[in-house]
Amino acid sequence: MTDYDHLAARLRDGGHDVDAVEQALAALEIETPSWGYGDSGTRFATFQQPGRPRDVFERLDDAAETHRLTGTAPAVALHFPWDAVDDLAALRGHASERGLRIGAVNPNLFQDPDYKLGSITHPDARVRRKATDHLLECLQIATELGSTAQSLWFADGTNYPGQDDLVGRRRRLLEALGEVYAALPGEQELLVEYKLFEPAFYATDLADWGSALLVCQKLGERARVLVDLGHHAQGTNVEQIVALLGEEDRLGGFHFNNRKYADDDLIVGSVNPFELFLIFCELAGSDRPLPRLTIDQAHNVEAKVEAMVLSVVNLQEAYAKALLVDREALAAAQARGDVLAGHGALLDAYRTDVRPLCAKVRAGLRAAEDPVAGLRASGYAARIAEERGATAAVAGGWGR
Ligand code: LRH
Ligand code: MN
Repeated sequence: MTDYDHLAARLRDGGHDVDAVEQALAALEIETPSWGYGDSGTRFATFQQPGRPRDVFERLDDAAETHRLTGTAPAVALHFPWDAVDDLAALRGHASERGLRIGAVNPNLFQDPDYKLGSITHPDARVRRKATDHLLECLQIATELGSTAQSLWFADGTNYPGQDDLVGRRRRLLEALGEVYAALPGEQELLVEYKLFEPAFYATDLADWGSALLVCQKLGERARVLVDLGHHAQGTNVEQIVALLGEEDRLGGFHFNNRKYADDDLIVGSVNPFELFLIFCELAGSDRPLPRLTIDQAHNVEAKVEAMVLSVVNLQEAYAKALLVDREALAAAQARGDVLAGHGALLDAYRTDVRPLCAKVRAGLRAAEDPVAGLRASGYAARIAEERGATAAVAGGWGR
């Protein structure tokens, strides 16, 4: 009897519909970020890695390798202008030839010098016009790439009290997003990402879930909130925010990563796997379809493709464990106020070694039973290092 046979037998004895769990796992779709394969660093340094992708086409090649090995990473989120090309049809073709589709489009309004004091919230109407025009351009880019989502994050904020009028900035933000929402093509949705701080260190214009939710409710039904796991104050109960936004039907998606201190953008599940499990418990316990599941990470010292592969595996395992929660036992314990029986129902699922189940599902998808081992055995890293040539240590900054 294989590890899988033992596990499946035990789960069936426990009343679990193993086939349903495997079907749900096989249907999981993760979006990996093009920028997660490229150079990234901190303000101190960016260490280029051998085999670094030199353009968006090679970033897609690395994403295809992640999907080949994991079976559940068929989409790639893009960032503009980091991923800008003259021929969008060629880019779309390059992706589909590799079994990929283009995921969310992320407009970049945080690097252009004109946006020092803000983009759509900037005091100067000309700067706001420029920023809004970039957002409108990204609607068109998404249409040409077959993308169905605009994923909006604004670095907009202030560093000192008195630097700008907080209410004035709010009105400017709503005015610009109102124009964008009015132009939103029917097949696209708007994802609004919030972040507590950085690069702004006094007031961020979209600082928390409530601020983002209010904006979405003002815009319309196709505007939902995006939860980046690294964008909260220490101690924030993220799974509770997920539950609340889901209940309001305003949970549009995630940027999965992990943090110990601030927006560390580490591998999802590498610091707090229990939190990730609890987030998936809220998703698996909801009767709504899964929202967009995107990874948003910066692999500053670790091998980038392997980091992405491990991230997808961690997400598969967190979802598998959440699908194994005995919902009847949990509800019964909660109804009778049996605190630790309720907690125990979650611990039972969390403590289940789901690796044999995930391996079997991946094999069924003609992916690797052990993707990380598969990547190392494939020689992919050495091959791209050979093909893509030399690297260098460059000053701070990232994304390309
Ligand atoms: C901001 C953020 C945002 C992206 C960027 C790469 O911290 O999470 O989602 O645009 O990282
Ligand atoms: Mn993010």
